[in-house]
Amino acid sequence: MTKRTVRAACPHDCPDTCAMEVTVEDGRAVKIRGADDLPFTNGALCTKVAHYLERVYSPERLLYPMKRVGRKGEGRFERIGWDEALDTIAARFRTIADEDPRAILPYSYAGTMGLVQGESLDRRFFHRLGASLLDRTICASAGAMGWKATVGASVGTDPEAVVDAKLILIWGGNPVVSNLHGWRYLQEAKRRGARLVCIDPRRSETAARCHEHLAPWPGTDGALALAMMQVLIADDLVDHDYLARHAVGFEALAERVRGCTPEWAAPLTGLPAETIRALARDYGGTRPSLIRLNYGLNRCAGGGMAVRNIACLPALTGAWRHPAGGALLSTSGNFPVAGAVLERPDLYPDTQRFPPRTINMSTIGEDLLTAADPPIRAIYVYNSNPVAVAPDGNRVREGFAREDLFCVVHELFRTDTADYADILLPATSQLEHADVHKSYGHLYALANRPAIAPLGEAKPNTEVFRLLAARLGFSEPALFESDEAIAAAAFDLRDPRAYGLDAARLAERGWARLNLPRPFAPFAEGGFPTPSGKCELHSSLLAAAGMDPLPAWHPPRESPVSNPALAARYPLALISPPARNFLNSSFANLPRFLEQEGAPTLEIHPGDAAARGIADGTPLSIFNDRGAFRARAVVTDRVRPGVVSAPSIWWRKFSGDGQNANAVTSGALTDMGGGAVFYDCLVEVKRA
Ligand SMILES: Nc1nc2c(c(=O)[nH]1)N[C@H]1C(S)=C(S)[C@@H](COP(=O)(O)OP(=O)(O)OC[C@H]3O[C@@H](n4cnc5c(=O)[nH]c(N)nc54)[C@H](O)[C@@H]3O)O[C@H]1N2
Ligand SMILES: Nc1nc2c(c(=O)[nH]1)N[C@H]1C(S)=C(S)[C@@H](COP(=O)(O)OP(=O)(O)OC[C@H]3O[C@@H](n4cnc5c(=O)[nH]c(N)nc54)[C@H](O)[C@@H]3O)O[C@H]1N2
Ligand SMILES: [Mo]
Repeated sequence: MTKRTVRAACPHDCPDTCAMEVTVEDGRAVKIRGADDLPFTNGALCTKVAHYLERVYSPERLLYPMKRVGRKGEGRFERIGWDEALDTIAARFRTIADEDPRAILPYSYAGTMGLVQGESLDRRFFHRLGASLLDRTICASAGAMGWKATVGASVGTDPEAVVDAKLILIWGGNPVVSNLHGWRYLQEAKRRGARLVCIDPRRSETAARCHEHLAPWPGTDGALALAMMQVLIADDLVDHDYLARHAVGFEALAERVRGCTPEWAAPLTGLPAETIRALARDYGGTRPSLIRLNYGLNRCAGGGMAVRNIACLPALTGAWRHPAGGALLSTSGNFPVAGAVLERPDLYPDTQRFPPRTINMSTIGEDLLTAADPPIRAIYVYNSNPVAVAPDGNRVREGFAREDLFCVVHELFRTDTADYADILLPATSQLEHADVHKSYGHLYALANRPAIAPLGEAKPNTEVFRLLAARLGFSEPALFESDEAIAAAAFDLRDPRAYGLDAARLAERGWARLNLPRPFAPFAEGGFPTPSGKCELHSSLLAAAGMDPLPAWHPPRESPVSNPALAARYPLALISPPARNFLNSSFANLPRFLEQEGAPTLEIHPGDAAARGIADGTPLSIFNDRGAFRARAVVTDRVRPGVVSAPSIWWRKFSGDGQNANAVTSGALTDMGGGAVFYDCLVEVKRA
């Protein structure tokens, strides 16, 4: 018997990016555990990935290429060989590309976060083909832009340094569920005496463990932050020295927020003015103070500006001075990823004849149905499950149901999207391919070594693009590079932060911390990566884009305050945050996790339930003009009156009615970054 241990990295879309150890016996993975030596992972995996081998060896894994034999969406397929699959795709792509390659659209998101399997050869191949470009907006683009406009890049407080904070605002995130390893450090701060305040319309698993919970109406965080600024300035709780040296636009900001009193924000947010004032004074009077934001608050029409407003707060109080203070949305901007080397946008062939065309992934239903010049004739889906996860789901399904659309899906499982494929290709899991990872929740880079051979005839994303490139007669060497070569070039090793990230060292040890000081207080002495080098309370980026350069109030599109006529018909605000046992729609097809989640549920406040004759367990229909889905009522004061919450993301085919929360979510976009507005969604609820 041969037995060995392989270093791996968790590929999933989660801030924690864990280091893993896989035990392999006679070519079969028999055990997986969190690595002890990477401090952030600390020997533990989450409830999902601890059972990763059930995913890898699931009897539901796709093991062979298949072609569709039933109607679109029916999910009837017949096994074919790789040659037939690749020849079919290449022939269709060639025919379409001869007329206009932009009629071909790649569609991917974060099924794997690996730089090799997620954003390298795929991009090179579609660039070379001249396909439409995809704007990957579905998760974080609004918040990322609001943050960038203020702070300059996705850089913030070192998540390991937070243990010394004395006040922590957990804002729009539920780390107990979606950032478990980060939560360990927040808990340690609590043990050392920090006060934790959670700002979330729902009393989440995290809110329940904090000292205080504030439940604003969804999409109103921007107003709350403006009112906090008003109090900080009116009460002179600002750090004038820090502002003078390291910020621009303080005078204009002070003028802008003069009228944004807690009394102004109270009816917008649904929070008492005194609560807002007390929060601001507490924040202005405690050092060090930390704000841990997450993307939950950027999924509303004003999501970009909300993040921007919050990002101004630590500059006002000078909280950035201390390593444990400041704010953190994402750490990803610390990693010197060699984007142009990985993606090779220069391979795009003919910008004269076919000026690049960009499609926003958050409007994919509308795009498939109405895009012109040219219409989308082929879509290639990998690392994503749009038929379950994209907003305005009925339009999405209608788009994928087009009989004239040539659809390729590369997947590990027969997802809701796979059911619409003409050609369905089997993908490898993380244990079967090589990769290299950055993180958006800590400061370590990780390597992933293949632990086992591909199951069945499964192939990694990269391998399929190499094979397709050859069939299309492309000859650029960049289209045929090995995974190991791509991994070795993933980070820009000339950047001082990349010291220690060379591929050999990474592979040997499995991980390396970025070459950043410890303690790491990124903006203690200013040095913001903005055009001015300062924290931009007045944003040059937004000014250049013709947008309001100052913090402002961008209300939700769908709320009783902003749209009373709509609210008269659909009075309840629906949010659909991550279910604990699912990872977006990943894991949501495997027996263990389906059993733990039970069935689709809708949390509703006792008052709202009583008014509709709803009891615990009542089967419900949740509906608006866009569609309807069913769920069982959970009557609970975890949600505030007027708000309902549907833990997500269920596969349509396992939800009981062929629908999920995205049947009702809106295809509108955020104020910045073209993001999706999943949590900006009015509905009504009745007994089914
Ligand atoms: N178990 C698990 N972990 C995950 C995921 C998963 O699906 N399951 N998803 C991963 C992904 S893709 C991401 S992007 C990350 C981060 O994912 P996030 O979307 O940040 O998810 P959460 O951290 O769960 O935070 C969402 C929280 O925001 C709250 N919320 C909703 N609307 C508002 C609002 O308007 N204002 C405020 N203040 N709060 C609001 C919700 O009630 C919820 O508790 O998590 C990742 N981790
Ligand atoms: N209603 C509602 N909708 C939401 C959200 C919400 O909170 N509420 N959250 C949104 C957010 S934050 C996000 S990030 C998106 C997530 O959207 P997606 O990134 O689409 O995430 P998943 O649903 O996990 O789908 C990823 C798919 O990739 C596949 N995959 C994994 N590894 C590989 C690989 O190596 N190769 C190939 N070819 N495939 C692979 C997996 O099997 C899985 O089916 O959903 C969004 N949708
Ligand atoms: Mo996400």
